[in-house]
Amino acid sequence: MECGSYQLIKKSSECRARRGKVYTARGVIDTPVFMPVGTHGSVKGVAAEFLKSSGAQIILANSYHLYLRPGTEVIKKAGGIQKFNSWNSPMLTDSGGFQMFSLSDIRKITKDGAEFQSHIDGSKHFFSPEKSMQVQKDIGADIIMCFDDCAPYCSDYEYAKNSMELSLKWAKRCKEEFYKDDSYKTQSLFGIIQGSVYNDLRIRSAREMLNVGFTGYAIGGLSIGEPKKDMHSVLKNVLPVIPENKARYLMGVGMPEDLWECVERGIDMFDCVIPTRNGRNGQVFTSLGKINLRNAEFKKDFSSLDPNCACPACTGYSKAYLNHLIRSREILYLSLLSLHNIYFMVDLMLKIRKSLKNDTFFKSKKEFFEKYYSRDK
Ligand code: PRF
Ligand code: ZN
Repeated sequence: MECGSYQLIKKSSECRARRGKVYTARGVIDTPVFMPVGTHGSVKGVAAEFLKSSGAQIILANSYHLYLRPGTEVIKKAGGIQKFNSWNSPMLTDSGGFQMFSLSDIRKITKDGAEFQSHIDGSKHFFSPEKSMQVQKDIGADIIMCFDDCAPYCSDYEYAKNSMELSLKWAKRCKEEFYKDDSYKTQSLFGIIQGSVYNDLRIRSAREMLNVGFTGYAIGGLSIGEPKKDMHSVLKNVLPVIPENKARYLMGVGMPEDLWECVERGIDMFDCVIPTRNGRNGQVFTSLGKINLRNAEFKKDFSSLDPNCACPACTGYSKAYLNHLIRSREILYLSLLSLHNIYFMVDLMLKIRKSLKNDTFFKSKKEFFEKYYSRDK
């Protein structure tokens, strides 16, 4: 199997959801899949062995961060990111563009690339499509992403059109650069569809990206503040354009409810910082809904976080103890709650895949939400 290729296993008879497999040099991924985010190569607060025990199949890292620190020389010398961080399983790197635009101070975008100042020490750097490919080859993740330009939400049509066209030109250069050596034997390159909330731009972007030809396709530029109905409308229009035998990855999404909604519309891969970021704020996902464990109501609640969860936080400790750790700023809670939230997301995707196996997607979705929103009633 070509690295990054998608094998369709079963389509839902009820909606566009599908079950499949993505093949990589370091293992096969069952989809739909959720990828925990390890910006610096490390999923915040979670050691690789715990991450493994959660059932996570693939994690994401950012080239922008790794390029700035520790630098690609170090990672190359370590034998690639998966050796460096001891994860040894499939990984994906984002191309740098999106993070650069949201994190670095000064930036100048030209048709050649983007100039930026490090958010760490203010040093000046330049990322081009070629540079991003070189960096991502050096990092060595299984799946790497095209260097793209993500138009901010509320961009007008002209801005979104120029940004989409720039992303398309950059994607062609990425492909050219990527296939210059043997990297394609162990890595695969995904294209990124842009076009903001404008469906005609989205469809053009998808068609032209397909013409260039990539192993898989991501939908970028969503979940950046637009109403949910706009995101759903883009997915409804764009996903049918992508051939069935290609993986579709929705970047930076999302919340548990988004995972159901977007799988229903045909998405196979997700990534999001939510489980770890929320965990660090005491926000926890449970089968009975979202709770903030810092709240006083949990001070004397000696039940476990989620009786259905097999994670170390749920099997080892009570809500009262975790509440105490948060209030005492004992750093153990950072790790336990992040890990729990990752277990929750991984488990949710397992539920979704099972529902597809049994062709009971809508029944399972309804059951999930009845419980998940039961607290709010
Ligand atoms: N492009 C890239 N990475 C991303 C995005 C994008 O548009 C998003 C938007 N949700 C998250 N991460 N390269
Ligand atoms: Zn748990």
